Amino acid sequence: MTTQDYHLTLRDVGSDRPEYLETIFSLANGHFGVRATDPISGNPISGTLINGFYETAPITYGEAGVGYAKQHQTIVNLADLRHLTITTVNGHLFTASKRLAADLNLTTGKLTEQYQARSQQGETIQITVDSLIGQNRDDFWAVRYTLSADNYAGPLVVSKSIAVPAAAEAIASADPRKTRMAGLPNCKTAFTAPNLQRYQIQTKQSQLAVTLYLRMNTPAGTLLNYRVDLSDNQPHVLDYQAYVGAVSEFNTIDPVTPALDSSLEELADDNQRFWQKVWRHGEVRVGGNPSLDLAIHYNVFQLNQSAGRDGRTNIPAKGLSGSGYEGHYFWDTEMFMLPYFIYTHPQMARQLLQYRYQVLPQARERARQMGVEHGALFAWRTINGQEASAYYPAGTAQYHIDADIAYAVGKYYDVTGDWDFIAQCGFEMVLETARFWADFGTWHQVGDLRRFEFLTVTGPDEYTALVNNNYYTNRMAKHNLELVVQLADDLAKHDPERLMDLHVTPADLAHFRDLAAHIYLPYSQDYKINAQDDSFLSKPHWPADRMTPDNFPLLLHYHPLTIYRYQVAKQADTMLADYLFPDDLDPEQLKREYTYYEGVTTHDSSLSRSTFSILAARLGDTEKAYRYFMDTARMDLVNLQGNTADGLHLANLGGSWLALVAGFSGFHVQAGVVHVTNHLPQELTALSYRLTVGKSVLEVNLAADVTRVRLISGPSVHVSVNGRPESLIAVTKN
Ligand code: IFM
Repeated sequence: MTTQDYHLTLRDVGSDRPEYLETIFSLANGHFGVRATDPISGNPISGTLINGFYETAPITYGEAGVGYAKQHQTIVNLADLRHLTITTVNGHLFTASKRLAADLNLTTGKLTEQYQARSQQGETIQITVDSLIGQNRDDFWAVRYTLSADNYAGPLVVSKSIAVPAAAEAIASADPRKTRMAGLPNCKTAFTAPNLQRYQIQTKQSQLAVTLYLRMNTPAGTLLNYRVDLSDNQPHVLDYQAYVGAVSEFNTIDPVTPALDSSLEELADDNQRFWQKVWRHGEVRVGGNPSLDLAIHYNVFQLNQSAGRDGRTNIPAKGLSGSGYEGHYFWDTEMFMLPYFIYTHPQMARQLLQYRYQVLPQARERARQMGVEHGALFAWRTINGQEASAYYPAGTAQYHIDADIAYAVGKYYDVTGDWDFIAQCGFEMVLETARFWADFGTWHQVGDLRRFEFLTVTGPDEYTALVNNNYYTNRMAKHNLELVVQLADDLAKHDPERLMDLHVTPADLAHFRDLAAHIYLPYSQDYKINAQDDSFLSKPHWPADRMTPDNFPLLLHYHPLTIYRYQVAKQADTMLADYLFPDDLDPEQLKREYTYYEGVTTHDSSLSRSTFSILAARLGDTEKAYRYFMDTARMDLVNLQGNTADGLHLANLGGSWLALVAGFSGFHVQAGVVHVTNHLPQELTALSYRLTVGKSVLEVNLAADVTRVRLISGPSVHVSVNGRPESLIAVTKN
């Protein structure tokens, strides 16, 4: 594999709407994100988003109930760092601008844009904006504006300050995917030197604080009223750097002014080192379709930009590219994005799981609020660990998040062998979630059978709510209960005291084992498929006359109760369980299930298509797998869901990596053996990628008649290629 430059430009994207482009060209580093807002006209409602910096407000219910989530948590839209105020010496203000070009270099993380700015009097100038967000130094952002004459070639006055967000009107929308408007924070600004501005922000309710600095780095430059003369017809360069401090408790102010004197070039070099490492560990290439190859690079790039890296933050559903879903973290991380990090950046995966460990106390408290005496229930959507879903049927009732987190812990351990994490944090999370299931479930005697069941739950499919025995939930809970027993066995050997500290007895483990063995998994004898839940298959199908495109997504056109009456799924549900547990069913049953559930799934959720792509590949229908994959890989770049302006669909970005790796190459690790199966669709001439299993770096190469796994570094690994037992060999370096 050779390193190659990947660039995303305006030609590669599906819309020229400014808010859409702001999302697509957003820069982030896990700590904060800067949307690519127009530097002249700006955008009053979005600029800078800091991961985990949120405001709270009471949730107002017409009819509240016990245990309902109490507080909204909304990521705060902060000062726009990109804004520049330019006037002619006669006081003519440049108020509008047009984006003529944009180029995002995925190998360096540098964004270069070209604008033509216009004053109200019709004078125009050209502005090139180069910007970078620090990756190794995650508190830095740097920008260079290069001003050139256009129809105006005279003196200009330029001012730049971290602008206090305008009191934008509340976002009143019937679209539940959009953000709410958080209350405006208290802001204090001071110019501590002519080229340095300090900006302190404190939220009023959540009591969080953050300090920003802006510095002009152009020699002898001043932030306010800096004179530039374009009459020499030469380009004029203005350099600035911003510092975005860590989120802290109220009233803590960063005591020292940060050094903000790196040049844009120094930051670019530093960033290049970061991105080289990302690509070295996780390069993925597809042959035969350059725009698809670019799309997958873009997706991986944005995944890396969005993930919190400090163990205190996670990945918002929209990353840091937009404030949709209020900056909340969902199961999206564990089930769709974490696999990429586990296999390519295990340290980052650990930090993401660490975040969940950090909010375990809130999860314990939530279980009690939900009337469950033991264990922990993680919030369906949250920033601070408390439940923030105001609509419990599609929120808190998605209890499966507990088993999703446990599954992710198990996967992380399987792939990395990081025992230290399991002993310190991972086991406790799996234990507390298992304890939750044990208390939450109900025994049901049916003839001679004793079934352990989970009632009144919502599975991944949000168009079907509050049902009994959702197959996915039950299957995942079973895994959770089996996993705790397996990990406890390991802990008993390595660290028995930890088991005692956590009050785990042999009787508890026997109980978990018994429950797991008796969990009921609904199956339809009529259709010979796993049933999504006890009632799904007996409901009427969604009416044919409501199938026209203007009825979708259903959630924007129908009351939830209307949708719940029908057999219609928003996203992969039972299918997701089938993907995760391939040994549960034979190919014939999988085929029947696929055909059935595909027929009732709208894919109104962006989390759906990647699973259908993976399973189509497993079934050998590579043409269908490719079609689903195309929608997945290019979802935001073609604005498929129509709402990329609110932010990227991060789970889908992770899903596109999964569709390539787990789908087209059937990659999975089972009992220490790496399995690869070639399901490459004929539209692609090649697929290659790198990932790490344990301490071994592997490279997988596929073409129509090639399936090869190479060991790049680290100890030997057992592999199975295309299911041939003879290929179960130790791979050696070549
Ligand atoms: O977590 C998802 C859910 O599965 C579907 N609705 C959107 C959420 C956030 O992406």
